[in-house]
Amino acid sequence: MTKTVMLLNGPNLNLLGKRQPEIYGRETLADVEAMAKKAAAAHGLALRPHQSNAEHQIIDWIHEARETAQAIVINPGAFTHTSIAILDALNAFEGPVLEVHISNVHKRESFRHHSYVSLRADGVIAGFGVQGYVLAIERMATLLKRG
Ligand code: CA2
Repeated sequence: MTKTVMLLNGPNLNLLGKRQPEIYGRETLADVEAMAKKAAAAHGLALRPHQSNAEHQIIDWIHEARETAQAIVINPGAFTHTSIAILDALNAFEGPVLEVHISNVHKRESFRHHSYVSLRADGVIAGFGVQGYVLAIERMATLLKRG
């Protein structure tokens, strides 16, 4: 059976490539999703991408992943630093979870240094630009082969 990775992007990441290219790069969200799909396909994985600006929608997709996906790659955007509810949803998901940040959050404001999601994530990538999504998919392929 083909394993599915759910790719979740949180608030404002729909603006990728449209504003602040000095922080987030020039690629659009559609470009990122296409890159991640290609990386997944190269490892025989399916990728199901979603983006929302709403916390409840992200939580609902994590619940859906419990039945329909084997792994989650998530950039929770600013919810990273605020959302115990997303942490709780991820704690109810059994497969591997990788957290991605396009920017190096540790080089930025101190409020970005803490991540609730990192309490659950099996790995964290930050500061690799949008290439971080591809690296996360590659790591996920390794984790899914092991499991
Ligand atoms: O570096 C990351 O990927 C972040 O998760 C991005 C979040 C930020 O709140 C986190 O601290 C770090 C913000 C996403 C905003 O995305 C935009 C993209 C283009 C233009 C404007 C915003």
